[in-house]
Amino acid sequence: MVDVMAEEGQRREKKNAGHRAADLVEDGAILGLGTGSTVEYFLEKLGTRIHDGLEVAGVPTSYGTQIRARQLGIPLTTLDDHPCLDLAVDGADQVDPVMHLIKGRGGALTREKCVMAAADRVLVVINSAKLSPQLDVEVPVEVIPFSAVTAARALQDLGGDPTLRCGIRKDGPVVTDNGNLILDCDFGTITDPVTLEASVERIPGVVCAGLFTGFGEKTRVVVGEKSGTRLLPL
Ligand code: A5P
Repeated sequence: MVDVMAEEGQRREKKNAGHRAADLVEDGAILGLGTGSTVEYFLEKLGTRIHDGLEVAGVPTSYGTQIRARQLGIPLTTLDDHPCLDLAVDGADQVDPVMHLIKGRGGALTREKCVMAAADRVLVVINSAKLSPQLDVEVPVEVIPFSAVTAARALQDLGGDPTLRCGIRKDGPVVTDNGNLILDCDFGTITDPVTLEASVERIPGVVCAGLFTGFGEKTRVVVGEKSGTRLLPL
């Protein structure tokens, strides 16, 4: 049964995190614009600040974010025009104490990883339940359709249990903004995320693993709470 109170609490935390991140954006910044419901709150507040005079431009990580940013009057650019970004703001599905992330529930993981790699600094916006002592939620893996079956076998060989992601309002598999498929892979508790990310991304046909272990040093996490936010590391 859906716990309405819990859902409302989670929404409030996401809103607090997204709005705080928008408050931290500096005038003139070239931004990476992540994807997801927490980023949606970030975009909303960023749009208000732009309306009030803030000058920024952003590289969207998905068609969804591109459409929403346009609706909100957020100027857009591309990685071709701005290969170095000042700040990427994005959500996550889980965050461990050293800022390793699992990302990709919204299917935008590949562009999200490209944008994070291009950014000087990263702000991850999450609700408090996503902080975890270890990573243990499913890892999305984007694969080219040609290799989906062989990549699934290789993920099993790495100890994973992959499932082809299928649509809710569409029959058949979800197709990403890049024309690929997603295997959601359960690895149980991940003891060595760095090695696992590298091993998954070595599988032929894998485009991107939803494990993000390389950005910890430039990452700060905005944790939304019921009545405010916390910035990590402190
Ligand atoms: C998009 O592909 C994802 O990486 C999201 O950023 C992540 O799933 C967090 O989404 P929510 O903010 O909607 O929970």
